[in-house]
Amino acid sequence: MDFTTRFHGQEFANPLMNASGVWCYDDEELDAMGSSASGAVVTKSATTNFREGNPEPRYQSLPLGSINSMGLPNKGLDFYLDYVIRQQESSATNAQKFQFVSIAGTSPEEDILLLKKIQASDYKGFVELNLSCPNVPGKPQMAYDIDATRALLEEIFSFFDQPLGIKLPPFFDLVHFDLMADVLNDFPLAFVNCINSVGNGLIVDVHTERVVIHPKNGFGGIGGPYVLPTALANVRAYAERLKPSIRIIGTGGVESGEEVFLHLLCGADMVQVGTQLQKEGPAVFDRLLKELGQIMEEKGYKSIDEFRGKVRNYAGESNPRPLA
Ligand code: RRO
Repeated sequence: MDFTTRFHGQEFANPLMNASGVWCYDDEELDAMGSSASGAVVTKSATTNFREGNPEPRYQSLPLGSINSMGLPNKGLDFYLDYVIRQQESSATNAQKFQFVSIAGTSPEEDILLLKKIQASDYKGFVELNLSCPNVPGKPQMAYDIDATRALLEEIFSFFDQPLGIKLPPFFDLVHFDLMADVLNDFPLAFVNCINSVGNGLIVDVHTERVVIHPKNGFGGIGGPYVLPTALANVRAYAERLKPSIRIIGTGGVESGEEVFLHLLCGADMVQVGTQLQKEGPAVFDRLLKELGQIMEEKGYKSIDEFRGKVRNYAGESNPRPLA
């Protein structure tokens, strides 16, 4: 089965990646992702300096997904740049996988400083700018402010010339998709990644009558099967609205090969896995590829490009985007 995925001139063995935040915090986790069957790897969203993150417990696995309020724990941008540059310069067969560095300043000013640091470094690859972390107390999810997002992108593209994508929070109103796509289409963005966790959900244990995580009185980002319809809607909404040069990474609700297939069918170029990777570890990618291959075989597809973006409306018509 041919899972080969082209993404802005880069070729990956398959479209699967970790979602930033899961299995990408330190050397050990990143090495494990490097050895996994994933097509690519993204690093934990980085700030300028090391951050401890929020108090524990800050992650809870749930029957239908997960809730987290990690609070951006990370080892600082230098650590992740050094790691990825080392991998890219190595002769390892998996060197090609390390093409995505995620950053998440806690202010627009910090985002700019982080991007200036990347620009001045030897890193060559994609940058995923996280504008949607829901868990830093007192800090809003930047991308919900559409005017502020435009202003930030204007400043970024006045100096930054490496391939940049942004990680978006979920939107729920078609007018919001229109407004955000109008902003995004005005910039030479390489990709959008949708969605981040559904921010500020609340899980309460009926027996103890307590919330299940400590930070923010229990409010946290929801991931996993709970969010699949929202994730697919966001992927599809941007596939219908973005210019073809802005590619799409689909994230949210992948448990099996079926959800990978659905993300691709709705228009995702690559597909990230968060909650299920946390549950199962990096071996999840072998299973997902096997299951995706089985679905493709049953349907008679030999490559992903044969069905990518071709979801049908109720009348049976499809409106795919041009391929990468
Ligand atoms: O670290 C986190 O709490 C976190 C981040 Br930065 C994010 O973007 N999404 C999320 O669910 N958790």
